[in-house]
Amino acid sequence: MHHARLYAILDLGYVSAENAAATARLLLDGGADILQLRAKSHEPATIRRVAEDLLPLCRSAGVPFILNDFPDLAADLGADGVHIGQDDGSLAATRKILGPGRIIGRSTHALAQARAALEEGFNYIGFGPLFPTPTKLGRPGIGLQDIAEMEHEVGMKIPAFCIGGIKRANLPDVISSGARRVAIVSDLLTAPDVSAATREARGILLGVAG
Ligand code: TZP
Ligand code: MG
Repeated sequence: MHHARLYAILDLGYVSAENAAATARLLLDGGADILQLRAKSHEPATIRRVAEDLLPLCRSAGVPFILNDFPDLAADLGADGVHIGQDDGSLAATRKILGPGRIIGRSTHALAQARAALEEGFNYIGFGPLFPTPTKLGRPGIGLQDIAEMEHEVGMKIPAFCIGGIKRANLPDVISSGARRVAIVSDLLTAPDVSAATREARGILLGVAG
């Protein structure tokens, strides 16, 4: 977790439940350092079934498996952690459900929220959306101008993943703005070769050729 650079999010808006495990294999094979299952409009039973498929794949790869929302399900499954939004309650309430030793991350959309999440004790943050993105409709892009300050104040203490509209094509700009870690959804999931796209993104982050 502490050395993670590329956080891959498997969003069931882009990949069917049936293809989730095969896609997760490709993301892991490409070098994703963390994997999250994000399912915003699926039945709890489906989310559970997919999560049960992904967890052992992540375990074999030595990659933390994080569930977006649903702390009760995350605890029940033995997921490595859960990711919650600004409106999903306090760290303390989620920690009570998950227990100690699990990873709890928070979405943040501004520098002040990033500082607050660090202060509250979250294990990591997401910071964005940097750019408007169809994956999270209705949120303006916050731009690149606060990344360096956020990294300096927050990212030096807990992992901070920039997110939102990040693609291999704009990743160099995001990195030049100060980002060290990113979370990517659609650019990986819609790539013709998911594994190669993941490897390429990781290569750009690490400053090595694909
Ligand atoms: N939180 C902020 S932006 C976002 C989330 C979950 C979606 C990012 O998706 P993409 O496809 O990488 O822009
Ligand atoms: Mg949420």
